[in-house]
Amino acid sequence: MPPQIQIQVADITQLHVNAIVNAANERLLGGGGVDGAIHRAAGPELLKACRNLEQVQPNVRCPTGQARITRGFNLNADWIIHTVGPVWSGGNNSEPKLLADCYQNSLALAEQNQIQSIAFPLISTGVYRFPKELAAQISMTVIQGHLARTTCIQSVTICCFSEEDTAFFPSQ
Ligand code: AR6
Repeated sequence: MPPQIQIQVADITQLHVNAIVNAANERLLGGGGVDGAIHRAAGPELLKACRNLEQVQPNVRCPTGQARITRGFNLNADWIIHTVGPVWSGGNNSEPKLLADCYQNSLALAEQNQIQSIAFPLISTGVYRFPKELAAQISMTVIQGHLARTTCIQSVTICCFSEEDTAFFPSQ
């Protein structure tokens, strides 16, 4: 049996997992929403670590759909995997594919770093306005596909920020 996906209601900054995923923007220097909460909880060393990541274009440290990793600093989590979800603009600009890439690339980076437990927020579903039902389907499909062939990851949590958001996932 592959590992199961846990659906949990929590503030992701408080979770005891090897890695949490951040829904960041391409600059990777913090922002609002879950990104702001993670920077506040991890402390100022996180911003320094992000500044040290290579800019692949001016002001772009992580293009949309890709992922980067830093330490977790003051968090319970050892690692933060920063990914950049697409801004929803109707669905015809590769938004579903780019969101799937976020999950896939974050899981690949987790494997490369021998991470055994990882928690995701609902990437792109806040300020970036991605419809939650479709986002939930994409996240489950990619994570389940990955868990069927994982060598390292033993636990994946989808961290909902409100009870209502759990309705978009199959009940456990
Ligand atoms: N724990 C878990 N989930 C959270 C938390 C938290 N502490 N806080 C918010 N959420 P958003 P995006 C949920 O807007 O849509 C930032 O400014 C929230 O309810 O944080 O990918 C970045 O810098 C929602 O379901 O991220 C980017 O500029 C989900 O996290 C931009 O926002 C994502 O909401 C990224 O937008």
